[in-house]
Amino acid sequence: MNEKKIKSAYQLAKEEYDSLGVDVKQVISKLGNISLSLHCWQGDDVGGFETPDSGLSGGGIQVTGNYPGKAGNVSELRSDLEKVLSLLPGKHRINLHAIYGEFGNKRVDRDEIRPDHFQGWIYWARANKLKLDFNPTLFSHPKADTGFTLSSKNESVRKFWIEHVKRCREIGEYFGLELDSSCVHNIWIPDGTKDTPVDRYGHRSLLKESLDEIFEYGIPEKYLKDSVESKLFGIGSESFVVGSYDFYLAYAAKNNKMICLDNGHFHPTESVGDKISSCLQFVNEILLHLTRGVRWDSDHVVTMNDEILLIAQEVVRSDALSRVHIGLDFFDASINRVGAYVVGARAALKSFLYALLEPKDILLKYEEEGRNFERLALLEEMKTKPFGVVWNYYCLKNGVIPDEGYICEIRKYENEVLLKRWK
Ligand code: RNT
Ligand code: ZN
Repeated sequence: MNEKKIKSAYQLAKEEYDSLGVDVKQVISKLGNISLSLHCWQGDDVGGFETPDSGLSGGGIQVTGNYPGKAGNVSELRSDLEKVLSLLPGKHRINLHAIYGEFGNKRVDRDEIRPDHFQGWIYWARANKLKLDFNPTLFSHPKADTGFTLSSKNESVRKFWIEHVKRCREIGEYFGLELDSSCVHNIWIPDGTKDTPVDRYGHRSLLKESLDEIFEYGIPEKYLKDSVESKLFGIGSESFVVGSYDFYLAYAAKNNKMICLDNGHFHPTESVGDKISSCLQFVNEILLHLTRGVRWDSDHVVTMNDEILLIAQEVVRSDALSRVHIGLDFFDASINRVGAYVVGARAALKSFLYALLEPKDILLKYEEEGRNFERLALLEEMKTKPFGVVWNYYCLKNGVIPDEGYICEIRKYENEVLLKRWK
């Protein structure tokens, strides 16, 4: 749709929402304040740059597909991320894993990484007006091969990983300081077993001990915010996951940490949307890992499905946008990776726009008066309101290609850049 058409359609859409008491201008300004934390690992299939041939291994997560064009080094990844960001309205953040440092040609082990290995990312972030988030990497490493890291009964292995996470928090603190924005530092560990263990208690108590030691070093919240991410099962940890939801929710609530809710990490009929208003009664802030679970996989590209919509609605309905950090977490190597990012990130933003356009006052009134048919009917009618027109207008306002126009743009990037990488 061209600019003129979008603008005139927008006027009509605005009137329609106005008549339901929705202030579209205010919605657009609220949407503009939402920053997604864009995970760097979709760009190279969670490989990282520790060695020229490093790749994802172990850790209970898996990337499938071999679509050409994957980023093979840090500058390719940055160029891909710049392309992605040029197709997203709004200002966003980049979420790095520890294996994405610039280590030169040396082998720098996980317990040796330092802030200067990430200095290049800080320069790049500054040049692109971006903020950075961070994650320790406790997988794709020989010391994670037994399936235990922070909860390992091998004391030297456990100490190794504690040292790694401590260093990662210092790197995150440095990001926060240098970029003037608190870095979200999220701990996810792959620990667990394929078959039924007999000592769940022992491993969970070791994990608690490790976390306590890691968090002993206090970092001001203006530089770093810690979160812990739970999981239900992974490949090779089908029967037991040390860092379960109960474990981490209790840990976060008790120790004033954030809980990270990855919507691929729960039973299929559980809904993360429903958890938000509970967690927020007991933890100050939440980190989301938006994803799409499909059967055994928890990491498909985000789409605007009911699950993501409910999450967005619950954040907005709880008036908690300032308490919820919105990270993305998916990796698909079977399609154009830049395209995967853009589809997933735009779907997440659209879901928040949809939620913001809800006629909250009328719905709440219906609900409190027990007029539940009216509530159901209006919620249903909202699905066919011209929300896509508001989205297009928002893109236009941000100088970003509206609707499906970005498909051609990504195809062009594929031909001009990505396919030339294929050796
Ligand atoms: C794995 C977790 C975790 C990872 C990243 C790469 O199941 O979701 O967040 O995806 O750390
Ligand atoms: Zn996750």
